[in-house]
Amino acid sequence: MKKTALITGATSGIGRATARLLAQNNFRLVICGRREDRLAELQDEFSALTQVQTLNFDVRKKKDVAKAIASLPADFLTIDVLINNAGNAHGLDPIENGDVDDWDAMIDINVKGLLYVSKAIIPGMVERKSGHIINIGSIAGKEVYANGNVYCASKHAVDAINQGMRMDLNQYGIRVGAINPGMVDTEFSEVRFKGDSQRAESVYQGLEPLHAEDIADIIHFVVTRPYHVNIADLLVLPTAQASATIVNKKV
Ligand code: NDP
Ligand code: 8X3
Repeated sequence: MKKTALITGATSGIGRATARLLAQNNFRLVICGRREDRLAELQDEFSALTQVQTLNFDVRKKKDVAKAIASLPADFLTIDVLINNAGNAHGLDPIENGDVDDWDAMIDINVKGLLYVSKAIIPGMVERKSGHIINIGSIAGKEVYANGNVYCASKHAVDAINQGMRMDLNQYGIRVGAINPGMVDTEFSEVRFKGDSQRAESVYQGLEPLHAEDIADIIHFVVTRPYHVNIADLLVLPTAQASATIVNKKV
C-alpha cells in the first residue's frame, strides 16, 4: 500500500522537488503552502502519478493549521511521513539593526509553525505507534554566522526540537530525523533579500550550490529505509562549502 507524505512548503524549492520525487515513487501526497495557484498547478502535475490533496494555510496561524489538517478526507487522515520543511530566512542584518518583523517571521514560521503542524500530526502517529517525521534544519542550526543571528537561532531551535521529538516519541516507535542543508539554490535568498534578485543570485555565483533535487533525493533515501533504520541527523553541503562561512568561490 502506498504511504502518505505531508509536506509543508511544497510550493517551492526543496519541498516542491521532494513532492515531485515522492509522487514519482509511489507516495500519496498532501502538499501545503500559502500560494494557492502553485498548489493547484502541482496538484494537476502530480495527479497523473498519484493521489494528491492540497492544503492552503499559513503555518503561523495556529487555528488554521489545525483546521486545515483536520479537513483532510478520511482516506488521507493517516499521515505516514511528515516533512516539516516550510521556512525561510528574513533579512541578514547585524543584531543592532535587525527588523523586529523579520525576527517575528523567522521564529513564528521556522519554529512555532513547525510545532503547530507537528502538534496536529503527532497524535495519529502515537495512536498508530508508527510514523516518520523529517525536520528540515540547516547548517545555520549547527553553526552561527555573522548577521545570521535570529535565523541561526530559529534553526538551532529546530535542531533541539528534532532531538527532543526523537526522545519523546521513541517509546511509540516513531522515526524522527533532521536534514540540515548548506547552500541550496531555491527561492530562499530571494525571500531573505526581499525580492532583490541580483543580491540573491550573487549568493550562488562562483560555485555550484546544492539543487533542491539533491535534497529531495536524500529525503527519498531517508524515507525508503527499512523501518528499523532511522537516519537521525544529516549535514549536507555543496562540495564547494566547508562550513557556514568557508566557501570556495571561483570569482
Ligand atoms: P523556498 O523559499 O524555495 O521555499 C520555502 C517554502 O516555505 C515555500 O514553499 C513557502 O510556501 C513555504 N513557506 C514560507 N513561509 C510560509 C508560511 N508562513 N506558511 C506556510 N508555508 C510557508 O526555500 P527552500 O526550499 O530553500 O526552503 C525550505 C526549507 O529549507 C526552509 O526550512 C529553509 O530554512 C531550509 N533551508 C534552506 C537552505 C537554502 O540554502 N535554500 C539551506 C538550509 C535550509 P508559500 O510561500 O507558498 O507559503
Ligand atoms: C540556509 C543556509 O547558510 O544561508 O539555511 O544559513 S544559510
